[in-house]
Amino acid sequence: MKFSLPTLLATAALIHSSAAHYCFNRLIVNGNITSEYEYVRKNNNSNSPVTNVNSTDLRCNAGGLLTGSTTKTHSVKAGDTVGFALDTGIGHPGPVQVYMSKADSTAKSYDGAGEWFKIYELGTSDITDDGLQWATNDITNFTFALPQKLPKGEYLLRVESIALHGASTYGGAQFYISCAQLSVESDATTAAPAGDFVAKIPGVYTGNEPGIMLNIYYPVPTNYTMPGPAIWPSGSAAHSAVFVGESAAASTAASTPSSAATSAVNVAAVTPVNTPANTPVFSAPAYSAPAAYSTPAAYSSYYAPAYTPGATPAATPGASSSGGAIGVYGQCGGSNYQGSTTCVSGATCQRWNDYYSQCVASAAAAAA
Ligand SMILES: *[C@@H]1O[C@H](CO)[C@@H](O)[C@H](O)[C@H]1NC(C)=O
Ligand SMILES: *[C@@H]1O[C@H](CO)[C@@H](O)[C@H](O)[C@H]1NC(C)=O
Ligand SMILES: *[C@@H]1O[C@H](CO)[C@@H](O)[C@H](O)[C@H]1NC(C)=O
Ligand SMILES: *[C@@H]1O[C@H](CO)[C@@H](O)[C@H](O)[C@H]1NC(C)=O
Ligand SMILES: *[C@@H]1O[C@H](CO)[C@@H](O)[C@H](O)[C@H]1NC(C)=O
Ligand SMILES: [Cu+2]
Repeated sequence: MKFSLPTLLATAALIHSSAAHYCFNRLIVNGNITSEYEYVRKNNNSNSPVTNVNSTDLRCNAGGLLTGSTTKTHSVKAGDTVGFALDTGIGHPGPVQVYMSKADSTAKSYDGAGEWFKIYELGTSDITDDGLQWATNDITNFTFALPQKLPKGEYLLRVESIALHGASTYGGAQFYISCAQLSVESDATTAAPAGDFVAKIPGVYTGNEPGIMLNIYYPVPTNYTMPGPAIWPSGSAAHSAVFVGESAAASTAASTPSSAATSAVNVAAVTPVNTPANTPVFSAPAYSAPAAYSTPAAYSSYYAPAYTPGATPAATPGASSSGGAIGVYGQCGGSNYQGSTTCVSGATCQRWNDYYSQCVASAAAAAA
């Protein structure tokens, strides 16, 4: 399939006008959405994404290790339905995953230095000729069941959205993270997760994983591998999202890992769980890659570095051009930012907050 550059620009504009930076700011317990930052630790970076996989900020976002004592801990039972609500829809393409880590004493005082295990993932809903279609697209909430086998204790419940729009270069993936505090009642006598199911954070990712460093635009991907350990406990069914305020049947926008327990590779051949009788509540827009750049001018206004006649398109939004101008999606400002503040032609440096400004297509900046 061929897509024109204007289509791609329009898609990018849509993404960025519909949502700036989103934050998982509320915990959901058995359908009840709690207050903002009541059970979710506050960050101190105005929701700017974490990009360094080796930083302790990857645990609970910047500042998230400083706000445990002022955050409440919610009592739940193993098997309860929990989740997160966002301030705005998830505006970037990529998966959502949820990890847990047991506190040595209380969730309030826990710094997340122990072992983490993954209990939930929401990835692609489909893979088409247009590429990866995300079940996470524009959702404002999602819920899932805590494992029945969860041992009793206090935990951090960590959600991450991995935004992949600039992930074709190392460090380009953006992690939007929040941690909630839970006290879990449980009769489970199961052994705690161990071995390949657990990892430290940082440490869980190197940043080179096929699900973290990839070009989602071109060549058009045919599969997606969820990064991180397999979901605990093994044998967990493929995951789908259930949305607050929707019936479960109506909102089964499924993620379709071929088998969550053994492999998290989503292949195009997997039949999506959505059927006509089970209509998805949202449709993912296509993230399309141009087969070829229509004109040199169009190329250079969107991608950097400069256009080379006959070159294979290597869509790298956010890459810096040789002239020092920043490509679409690249950072162009914010405290501690040292780089160029000039965007490529056709893009505008959009200030999201004190910490983060980003080059976006000018139409999107006007709409933001
Ligand atoms: C729902 O959450 C709100 C905010 O945390 C709380 O005030 C309320 O009591 C909860 N309702 C139920 C039924 O748990
Ligand atoms: C924000 O949190 C980080 C740790 O994640 C800390 O180094 C920094 O000093 C904090 N900044 C402010 C303004 O509190
Ligand atoms: C993070 O650590 C990994 C593993 O040691 C290393 O390969 C990678 O280059 C590091 N990345 C950064 C941004 O420091
Ligand atoms: C998955 O995608 C990679 C990268 O595009 C490709 O090399 C590989 O052949 C694909 N695997 C399958 C099973 O389609
Ligand atoms: C939760 O998400 C569903 C599906 O997107 C949406 O219809 C519903 O309004 C959302 N509810 C809240 C409270 O955010
Ligand atoms: Cu963004």
